Amino acid sequence: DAQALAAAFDHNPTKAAEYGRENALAPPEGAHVTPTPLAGASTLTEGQTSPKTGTQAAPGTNPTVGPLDRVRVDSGGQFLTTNQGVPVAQNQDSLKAGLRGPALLKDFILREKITHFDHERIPERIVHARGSGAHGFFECYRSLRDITRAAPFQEDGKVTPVFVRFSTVQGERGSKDTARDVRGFAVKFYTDEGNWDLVGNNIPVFFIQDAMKFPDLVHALKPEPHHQMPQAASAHDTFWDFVSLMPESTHMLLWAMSDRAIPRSYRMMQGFGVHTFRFVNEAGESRLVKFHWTPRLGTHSLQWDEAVKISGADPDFHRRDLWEAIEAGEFPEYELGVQVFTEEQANKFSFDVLDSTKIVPEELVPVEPVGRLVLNRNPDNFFAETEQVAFCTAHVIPGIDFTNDPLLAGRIHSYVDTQLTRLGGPNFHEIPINAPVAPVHNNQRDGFHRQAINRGRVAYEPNSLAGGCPFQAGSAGFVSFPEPVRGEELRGRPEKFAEHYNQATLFYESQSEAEKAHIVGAFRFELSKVTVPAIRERMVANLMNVSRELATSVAAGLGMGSIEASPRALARVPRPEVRQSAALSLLAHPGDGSIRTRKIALLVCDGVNGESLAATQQALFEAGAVPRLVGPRIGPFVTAEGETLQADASMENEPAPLFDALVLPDGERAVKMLAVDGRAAEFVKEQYRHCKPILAPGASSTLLEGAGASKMLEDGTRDPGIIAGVEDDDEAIAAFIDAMAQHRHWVREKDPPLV
Ligand code: HDE
Repeated sequence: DAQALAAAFDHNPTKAAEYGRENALAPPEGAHVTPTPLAGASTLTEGQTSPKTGTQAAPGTNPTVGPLDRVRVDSGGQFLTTNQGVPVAQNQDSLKAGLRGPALLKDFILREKITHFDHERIPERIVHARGSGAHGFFECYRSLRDITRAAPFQEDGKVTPVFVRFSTVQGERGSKDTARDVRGFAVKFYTDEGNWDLVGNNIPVFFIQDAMKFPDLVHALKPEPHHQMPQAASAHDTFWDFVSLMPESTHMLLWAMSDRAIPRSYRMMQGFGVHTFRFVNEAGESRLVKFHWTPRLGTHSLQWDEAVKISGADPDFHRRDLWEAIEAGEFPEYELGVQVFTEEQANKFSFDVLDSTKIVPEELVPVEPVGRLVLNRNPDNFFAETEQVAFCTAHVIPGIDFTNDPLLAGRIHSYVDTQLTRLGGPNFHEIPINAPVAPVHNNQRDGFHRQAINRGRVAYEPNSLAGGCPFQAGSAGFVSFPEPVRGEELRGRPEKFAEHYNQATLFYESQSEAEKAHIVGAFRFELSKVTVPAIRERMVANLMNVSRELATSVAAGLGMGSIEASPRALARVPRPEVRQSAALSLLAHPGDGSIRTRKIALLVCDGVNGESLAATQQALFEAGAVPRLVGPRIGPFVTAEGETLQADASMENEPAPLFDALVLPDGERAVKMLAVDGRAAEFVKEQYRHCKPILAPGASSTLLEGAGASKMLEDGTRDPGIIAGVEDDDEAIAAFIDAMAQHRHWVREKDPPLV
């Protein structure tokens, strides 16, 4: 045991290990203790339950529920008290000397209440201020022991609890969800060997290559400092001024101007670790790795006009969507994939894997699926969990290590540092949502808001008074990968970092026609908000190096003449290995083909054909979708058959952009009434314009015509997203569900729009 071991090394049992390379890598026997699990402290594996939770993760339950229970508060059936637990007799009036007399200073109840209120706010995150979180678990498909000793990957089917936070980057805490922006995808794994945070984004590359430029980037992106506008938008001078002067941003800009930046849902976007990380196995061998999350529901996006309108109709669109799906038991699920490769392979690539503005194309290294992430529980309290969760790229565990990506290096510093201000001191790791499931033992002490009550008089190492405890874990602990390092101190970048356009071109050329058109539209919109012509011109000149077609289309949309390509940093451009990569298009990830959780508006009013409505509603329910009856107002309506039905939404309180698809009502009288309601025409128009499926049974096709929504495409073929004039109800509904499974029907889209 520890005491006996300490006695055997009566001075300093760990000291010897500090000398010599060999000892540093593998401390000699006896210089460390292999931790023997305490009674009941088993690891969280498929066969074993967590000591903290006593439960196994399974959909619908959550392994982090247990440890947090000690701090959960439920006030049902309780007296109101002060923070000192004193019951409060009356909570309406302050204490006064006479009913019209002065309030008394000794009113400790009022003072405590107001003082606490005065300090309720903490600083928001400098970036990623707006976010939404959820609990869940990660399940490893099979053991990856041969390539990493990271705890979550040790056994087939191993389950690790997680907390995930999705976010936008540029807006403030109360800003809209559907801004054109990168989305954060941060995962905290509460592993047996400590917390591992994979703090990623929904875009696999970044704007800059070196952490030195991050404050500049963020200052340029955020609302301009003199008047604090615009909120949650990159469409302004300072952002485009900066990125147009930083050609390394170009690849990321292509992604940010694509539909990736306006996802339909957090549940329908990918996530990426961005940097190249390391896997390290038990034998100390390392391979390089890139992390990918891919949603089970497929990758789907909004249309820009739709995103703009949603931000007015429901600024909480993504937050609500995530919350409601989890409450409904429709647990969001993502598959984790890894690209694993060696340094030797990486050295041959035409780009540098330490450059975060580059991807590793899947054609060079395929993505292997290794596990799934399931989000199965909403937080109980937004502030305590989602706001106080502190992610950090420095939170790695044995088996995961860094590479020399210079962007990553800055992040390893930044995330802990920022919490010191945001969460008010060095003990934020003790806040329940941040506390690891693995036990914490060290000699760090005190500081603001310390929770742990460390026992004994020893808070130093080496010691003999505590038997040398806590011991170094030696090779059982985190051992940094001993990458040989040699070089001169200098400020600079490797040669390959200077190639800025090849992968931007690869991205553009890998998009579908509709996606390309959206990229052109986004550049046009953003640059049209730039007031300084020289900035616009510089940006288009950079785009000339990506694609002439893209650049000239953007220029045309801005009323600009021809532009020369900007000079390249490299005289000889390396030949890219891959010129097209299917995986880069959103269409590559259609999901499981179901319409689960899609929101569908069923327009209703008096005189609606109840039978057809009920059949449609039933079929949509059965397909797992969310049909809502939307009326001219909420409340009861009488069907053509004389039955009463209840509309739970109105065209005013839930306008068209909030729905994925539309069902128009059959029934002569209903159609007549809606035909003279401008809101119904607008509803149809917007659904049509946003390329959504529309089911128009029986008489309702006149509503389509009234809104200028044609069943036919310009080339004379039928619009596959409009189901109208189909006699057989079942056939029509089946066709509608099919059309919805394809999400949006971009073939309908025209620029400028037809309606
Ligand atoms: Fe972050 N980033 N970042 N970032 N980042 C923060 O940490 C930073 C970068 C990302 O839901 C901050 O706790 C630097 C890349 C996410 O709480 C801060 C650099 C990627 C989140 C910070 C980067 C990210 C953050 C602000 C360049 C994708 C939200 C509050 C060197 C791989 C996490 C906080 C959450 C948050 C610094 C670049 C993702 C200031 C210095 C690249 C998802 O520490």
